Amino acid sequence: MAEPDPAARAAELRTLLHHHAHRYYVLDAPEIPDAEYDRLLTELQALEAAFPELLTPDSPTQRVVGQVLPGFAPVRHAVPMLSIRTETDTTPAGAYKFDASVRKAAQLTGDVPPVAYNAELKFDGLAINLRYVQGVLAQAATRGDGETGEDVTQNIRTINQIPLRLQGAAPEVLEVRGEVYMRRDDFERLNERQRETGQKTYINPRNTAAGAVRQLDPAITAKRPLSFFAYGLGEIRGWDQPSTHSATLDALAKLGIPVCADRAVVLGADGLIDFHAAMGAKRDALPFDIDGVVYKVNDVALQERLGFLTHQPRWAVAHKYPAQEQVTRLNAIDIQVGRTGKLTPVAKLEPVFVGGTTVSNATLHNVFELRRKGVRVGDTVIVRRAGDVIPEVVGRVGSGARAPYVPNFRMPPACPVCGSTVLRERGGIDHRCSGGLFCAAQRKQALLHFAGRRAMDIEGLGDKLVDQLGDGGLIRTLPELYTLATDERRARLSALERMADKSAARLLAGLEKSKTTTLARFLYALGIRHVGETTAKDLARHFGNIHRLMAASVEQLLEVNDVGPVVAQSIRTFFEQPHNVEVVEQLRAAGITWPEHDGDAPDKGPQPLAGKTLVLTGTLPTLTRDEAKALVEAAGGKVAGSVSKKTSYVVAGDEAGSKLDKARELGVTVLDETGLRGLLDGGS
Ligand code: D41
Repeated sequence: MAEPDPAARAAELRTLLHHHAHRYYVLDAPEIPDAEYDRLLTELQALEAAFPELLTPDSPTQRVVGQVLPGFAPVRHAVPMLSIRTETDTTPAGAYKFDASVRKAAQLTGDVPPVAYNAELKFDGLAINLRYVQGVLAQAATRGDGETGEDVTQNIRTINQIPLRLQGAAPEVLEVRGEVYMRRDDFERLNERQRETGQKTYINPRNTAAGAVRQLDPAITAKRPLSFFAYGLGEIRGWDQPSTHSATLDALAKLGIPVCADRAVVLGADGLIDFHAAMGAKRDALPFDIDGVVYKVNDVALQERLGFLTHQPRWAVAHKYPAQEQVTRLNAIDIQVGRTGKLTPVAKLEPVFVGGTTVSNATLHNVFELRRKGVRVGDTVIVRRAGDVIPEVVGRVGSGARAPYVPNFRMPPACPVCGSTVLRERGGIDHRCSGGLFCAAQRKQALLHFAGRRAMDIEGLGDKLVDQLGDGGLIRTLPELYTLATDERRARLSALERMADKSAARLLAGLEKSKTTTLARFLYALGIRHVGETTAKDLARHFGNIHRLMAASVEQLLEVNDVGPVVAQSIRTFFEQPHNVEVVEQLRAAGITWPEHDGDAPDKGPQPLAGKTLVLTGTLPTLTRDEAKALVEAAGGKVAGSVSKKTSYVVAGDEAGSKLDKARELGVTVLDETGLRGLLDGGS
């Protein structure tokens, strides 16, 4: 192929960049990942450097990013908000380079001790300046071009984590700089809600947070769950800044400002590298996205000695991690069948390295979302993988050329696994296979669910074994699991080539042990739609034995605590299927037992928490989550997963997150572990 004409390529890049900048900054609807935009911009900058005659006044490279939008009043920053140099070399070399440049600039050569750095996380959100005057939040502004930002005070005031008044002594002026971001769980919940109501889903927490802060209507911002972490200072008057950055962050935390606990003072390049590696390993487990770590010279006096380049301090650098979004080709769309029969369109991708692993499958959620995103086989798409969230296709790249006609994706009328009819509830979003346990896909998932820790807790029955048992034709129904122990099957089980004798023995022991269980676990294990652990416990408590439950009418089911029409109908439908009744009988015949009673109000001991709903969040000093839950339930209370007006108490431990904020927002009583123990002992 001939070298492309530089002038033509520059013009093309300018057009592309203008288009994407508008999508990003004005419409809040980017079509390409940020990294892709940066690549295009870098390419144009390189072209303009090589051929200065190609530089035009309207080139996107000449624009200061983050222009003030009409609608927000401009705010001139008292102290400019600098940017931070980014080290894109994600290997340890990036840290060595930074340390070497600091030592050189400070003339620390030869036999001097290593430099002390504060290493912190690089939150992926929107930079904000909070101005506190006499301890009161007076103004909040975006960074803008660093000199002038936008006044977003009203919006920032809706963020519960940001104190409207500082705790303790109030300095005359204290500007706190930090990042507004959205937690991953909050983002997932928001998107789940959008999906359920058939609305447009958001691309990633960062864009959603940035978009929310720049909403012209604060009421909309208030509905978005935003969080904040401080990382620096702006103007200060009448406040003695501590002599190190780490102590400054501690001091901000004491004033009631959220500061992230994942930070450390480390020595020299080796310390930086260790921190980079440790946080890289922890990245997926963090409740929020980070795109790197930040190293800062800890000593403020040394920072001042090092000073600034034009817009960036010489004493700080951002050291990146692999991007969590990438572009790749959509090769095909498969259908996956889940435990409840839900059909999920799954993107088969050209393998791509994203968020630290190679991804070749990603969820497209459902057919409506797929259509809204307009993705088709052959498109170049954006994949996102963050934390332990399943990788997903968030959209397609560009609006440009594509095959003139590609038939739209359709859900198949028959289950691709078992051939049963595929149904969709009227007005519903999900397509489902109607095959139930006749469907091999649902069977495998059902087996895994049945064996799960919170269900029958069968040790030794994991993913691989279920696949082997299923594919080997050894197991077709749940009860057949237990006949594995009979002589003939036992022989076949050991004969399974890939299965070592040891794992066969472990499975058989696990099966035996699982036979003594509780009615609640058994009900949950059956995998009845809408019957989660809590409902299973309510049902077990209410009916006491399985026969009364199986015979219960919808009306009788509705008498159970928290069982509504959808759940009641689902239970009724389940037990109306003769094969489900048969499964229950066969499992009992296989020897599964549990204590039974005659329904509600058996001797349960004192029930000080009867009728109360509690939410647990964070880590308690002595109780695990499961232990706390068991104690609450034994006292007649319920444990819910999210805070609402109906919540009686929130029990908060260390690192409690958005649930605690929500409790405060709704005025729900918050207790610590001691408070919980008081309640359990009958106090109120
Ligand atoms: O977490 C971050 N995104 C972060 C951003 C951080 N942890 N530290 C930062 N430090 C600075 C300096 C060194 C200039 C005080 C920053 C940023 N700046 C920054 N973020 C966006 C523009 C500048």
